[in-house]
This record gives sequence, C-alpha cells and structure tokens, in this order.
Amino acid sequence: MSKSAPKRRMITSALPYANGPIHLGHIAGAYLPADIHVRHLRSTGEDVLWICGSDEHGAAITLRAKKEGIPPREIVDLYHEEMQKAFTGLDISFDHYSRTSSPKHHQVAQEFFLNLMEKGGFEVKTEEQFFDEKAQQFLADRYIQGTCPSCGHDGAYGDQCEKCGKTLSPTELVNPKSTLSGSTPVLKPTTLWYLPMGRHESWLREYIVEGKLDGQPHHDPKTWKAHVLGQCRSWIEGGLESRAMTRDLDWGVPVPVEGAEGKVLYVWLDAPIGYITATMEWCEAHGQDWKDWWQDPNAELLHFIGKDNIVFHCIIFPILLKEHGGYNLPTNVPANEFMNLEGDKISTSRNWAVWVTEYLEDFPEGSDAMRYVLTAIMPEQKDSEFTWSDFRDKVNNELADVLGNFVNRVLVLTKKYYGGEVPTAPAQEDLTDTDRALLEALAAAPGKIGGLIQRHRYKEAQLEAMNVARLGNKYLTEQEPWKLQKTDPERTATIMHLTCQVVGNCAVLLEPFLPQTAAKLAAAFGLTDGRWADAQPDMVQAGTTLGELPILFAKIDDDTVAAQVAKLGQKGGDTTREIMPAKDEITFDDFTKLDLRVGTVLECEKVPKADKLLKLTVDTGLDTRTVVSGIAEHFKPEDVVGRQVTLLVNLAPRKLRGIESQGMVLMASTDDGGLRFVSPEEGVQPGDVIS
Ligand code: B3M
Ligand code: ZN
Repeated sequence: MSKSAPKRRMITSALPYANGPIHLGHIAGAYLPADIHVRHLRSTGEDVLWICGSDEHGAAITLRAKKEGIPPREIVDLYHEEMQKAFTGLDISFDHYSRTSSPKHHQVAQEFFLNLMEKGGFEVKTEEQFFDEKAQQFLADRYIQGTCPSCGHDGAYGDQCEKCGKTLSPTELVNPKSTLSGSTPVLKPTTLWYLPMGRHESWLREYIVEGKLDGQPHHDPKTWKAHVLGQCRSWIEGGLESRAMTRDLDWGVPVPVEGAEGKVLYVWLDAPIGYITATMEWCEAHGQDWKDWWQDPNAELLHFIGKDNIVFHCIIFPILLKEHGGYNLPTNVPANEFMNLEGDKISTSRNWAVWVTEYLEDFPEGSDAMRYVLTAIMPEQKDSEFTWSDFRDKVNNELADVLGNFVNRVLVLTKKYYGGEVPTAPAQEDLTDTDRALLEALAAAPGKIGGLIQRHRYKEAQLEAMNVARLGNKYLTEQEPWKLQKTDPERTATIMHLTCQVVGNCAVLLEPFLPQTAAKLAAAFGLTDGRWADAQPDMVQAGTTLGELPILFAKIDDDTVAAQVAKLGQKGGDTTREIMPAKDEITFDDFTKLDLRVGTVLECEKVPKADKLLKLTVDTGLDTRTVVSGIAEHFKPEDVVGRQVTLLVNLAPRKLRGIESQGMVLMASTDDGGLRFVSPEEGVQPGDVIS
C-alpha cells in the first residue's frame, strides 16, 4: 500500500425499504458485491466500515401500511426484522445495520436539514400541489399516478416513470390520479422546501466528468462504470431542476421548522443521511469518532447501490454533502444493473421472485451456493438472468465437481498415505515444470484476484479464485499420485504437499465469495485468521494434522429445480399488487359512444424507424383499414396476422410516423409491463358489435 492510499474506507449499501422481504435481485445488486469487497479489504487489514440499515420512510412504507390496514410502525418493525434475517442468512457481513425511524436518526436528519436551511441551501416556495379531497391528503411520489409525458407509459408515478426512468414532478403527469382513492386530484397551495439543483451544475459536471473537486483531482472517472457515468452525464446535460425536499405527510422525519406541522423530509433527503446516523451509532459503540469516516480527507466513501438509485447517490446526495460542507464525496458508486429471473423481470407483486428467507428454508446450508451463483451472473455492466437450471449446473459442475471433489480427494489421500499429516515440502531442485507452473499460479493469484475485486469486477475475481481450485484439481488428476504411491513415495509426497498448498490458498482466496466453505477449509487445514497476505505457495506447514471436512456441496437434482420454478408466480409471499386506480365515473351514454367491433388482422408489418409501432391491416366487417399500434416490443408481425381482436372503430384517425391510423386495437396491460390482446371467443366474425 502506498503512503497516499486512503486510511479509512467508508462503505455503504443502499438502505432497503422496509416494505417487503429481500429477494435475490436485491442481493445481487447492492449487498453481495459490497460484502465481497469488504471481506477482501478486511482480509488485507484495511480500516473499513460497512454500514446499512432499513429505509423506513416514504410512500413505499405508508402505501404498504395502508394496503395491509396496519400502521406504518408495524410494517417497518416487521420487515426490519425479516430483512436482517435474510442478510444474516446469506452471510452479508455489515458492521452495523441501522434503521431510519430511530429517534437518533430523526435528530441527525433534522440537524442536517437546519444546517442547509441556514446556509440558504433551499428555496422555500408556496405553490399549488395536487390534493386528494376524498383522502384529505397532498399527493406526491407514489401517491399519484398518470401518463408519463416523456414515454407515454400509463402507470408513471409522481416522482418517476419506472418505464423510461425519467424523474417527474406530479404536475407533469398527464391525466393524474390519486392512488389512494382513484379520484382526480385538485390543486391546493402548500409550502415546500426545494433543493435548487441547477445551482450546483457546474461543480457537479467537474466532479462527475473530470473527477475533480474544487479544482483538485478527487478520483479517476475511468474507474467508474460506464453505465453510471452515462446516467449522470445525461442528467447533468438534461439540466438539473429544483426538487422538493419536503412532503405533506404524517410519516417521516418532521420538518424542524415552526409552522411546518404536517410536513416531513422527503425520503430521499433523510435516507442517505441514514448512512451517517448508522456510522455515528457504530462509532459510539466502538469508541471512535464518526467524523474520521465521513469528514477526514484521508477517508474514502463508496456507495453500493442498484442502478435505479444512481441519481440520488451521484447527484442529489453529493449536493447535500457539499452544501453542508466538511463532508467527503463518494470516490466511486459502483452501481449494478438488474437481475432478471427465469425469463422475466423480478416482480414483487406477481411473486416472481426468489425470497431469501424462503430459499434458506429450502436450502438451509445453501448460503455459499447462492452467493457463488449470484456472483457468477452478477449484473455488473448489464442486466443478467438467474435460472434454477443454471443454478443447478453451477452448483453441480463447478462447486461440487471441481472445488468439492478436489478438496475431498486431497484430504482423503493425505489421510490414507500420511495418516492425515501434510507431507514434507519438496526440495527446489526436485520440482518439475508442472510443479513450478502450479506454484507460480499460486503466487500470482492473490494479487490478481484482489485487484479485480478492488476494481469492482467481482464476477471475474470469483472465476480467478475458482481457477485456483480448478488448477489443483487438474494437477491432481494428471499427476495420479495413486499410481505412484507404492513405486515413488517421494514424488507422491511432493504432489500431496503441493495440493495441500492449493487447498490452503483456496481457504483464503475464496473467503470473500464463499465464507462458510472457506471457514471449513481453514479449520480442516489448521489455518486460523487467514489474511490475504497469508495466501502463499508455502502457506500450509508440513506436519500439520488435517481435520475433518464435511461434504461441501450437495448436488441439486432436477426435481428440486422443477419445484423451485413451479413456486414462481404462485400466490403467497408478497401478494400486494399495485393496481392502476379506477378512473372517474362515466354515464351509459358516454359508453355507447364507443363503437367496438370484432376485427380480423389480415396483414401486419413493422413501421420503419419506429421501435414500438406495428402497422396492421384489419378487416372490420365495415371495411379494410389500417391501424397503427404500439405493440412492436411485445409481438412480432407474424404473431399478429390472423388474430381476431377487439377494435375501437370510431376513434378519430391520427397520423403516426406518417401513417394514418384508423382505430385502436384493445390490449390488456400486465403487471410486468407486458401486453395481451383482448380477443373475443370463437364463433364471431369481423363487424360483430361489442356492447
Ligand atoms: N430505499 C430505494 C431502494 O430500495 C431506497 C434506497 C435508499 S439508499 C439511501 O431502491
Ligand atoms: Zn416514461
């Protein structure tokens, strides 16, 4: 380590909302990569502090509470416990796991807010906001839904369109509706504290693009992931608009200003401050000064998150920290992309998810196996996919057949030939080229693996660590000590001595990825407190008596795979769906204005240069006409030809990409953003009226 290297590393993982259980997508996004990173740092003796906690405010919580008909406090208490169980079960080794509903956090967040307020960091504006008269509540964030002005998605929220990622304010939504009552909100004045983000554009650009702060080099932007930089750049280039930092709600951190009763801090203001509160708590318990972690220029700050949190960690939180003053800014935000599941997006509402605590009930010893597979498919640069058959293959072919088999053979043979004592080291001159190659690989592995981990390339790092076992396995198979033991005991001792070294190295190098397995290996090979620096070609002492080793990895059979796949999408787990609220009432006369008919699609083709549009030629019974439909991302032209559809035939024609569309095909939108035709039953023909 060079002298200028940071002395302390402050590491955070996104505070999960305490509104539901933890699934594999969460783990692969913000927790497992951080755990690998931190375990490696601890192993190299670095001063590292990794904190996390439950995010217990915001509409995610209050809406869930409302749906279940219980107070928010009960929701957060329930999931705060449940989430910790999941993390502990997968050996996610936070130094401290806190929560944002604690009195301590409220105090810290309020002080932070007041500090910014005194510095003139906010713009206080009284303006018209949407208000639900039935529910008697102001509507922001997930309390309001409507059509995205940017992409036309129907279910965009008041703060963000989850389809196109654009951040929104409620008044930008087309056709806004309250998610509480379904009614159309009215406008009512209220006072809000805005963060004028535009003021910060120029230093943020320098910070993100050049890695400079106050003109000084801060970090190397080339170490940031391309997709993170890309998102930040497009944010800054798009112009940063002011964002409200308070909400009219009764659950959250109260705005600490006289006359601001009924107002709380915006959840994205208080939650990242939760990182600081958590650090304070840990420091109090450990006799340290929290400022050494957050304010000492010789400490570095690293945020592990999923890609949907990039703007908050790369732009908004840095603005808050800088405006407050005295704080370090993140030197990297290695966000991961999303992990899909069995061909579909993970969806809490459809129960299309693998819940961690359920997994651990089905696979009580399965922590390392899941960590291994998730790391192998980690969505570091692009979205990835988890499937149970791939899980089976990786566990059976890699963990059981390579690592497990190798370690087991070394142990069994050492016991058989030497009564379980590691045989004497060979003399240098007796080493063959193959032996030397093996030793060189061992000597190179720690640096290579550690370097990859520190560059946030966990997938490759794990592959390299497994390659050590792979190499040992191959060496043992090729050297065939079982054929030499009688005729050439010296050579046999060399082979067994060297393979014992490989296992010892595995115990250290696999620890960040497979902590339970590594601990078992270390125990069996008499290694205690293995540090990264201990991984050496001669780390296991000759004469060491080997202990027992349980079977490391049970194989997964096809029935298990089938049973897990069958669970997906079943009721149970988290069954709360987010359903688009009802629209305003209409009269029967309104309805009869719609001329709905059965139609048959005769032809269908893609509309050039329009990713979303298909051009349909439809027999309506009345005529044959052209309908342009935004379904190209869901259907191929050949899937559409020949279908009977429900058609609105008296919709005023409109031009889409130069083509006149004369009507509309009715579609049902599914929870996951998919589309299905609303097709009539058999026995109808084009022109039949639907009423
Ligand atoms: N709870 C969002 C999320 O879970 C949020 C992260 C807060 S980090 C300060 O996606
Ligand atoms: Zn959108």
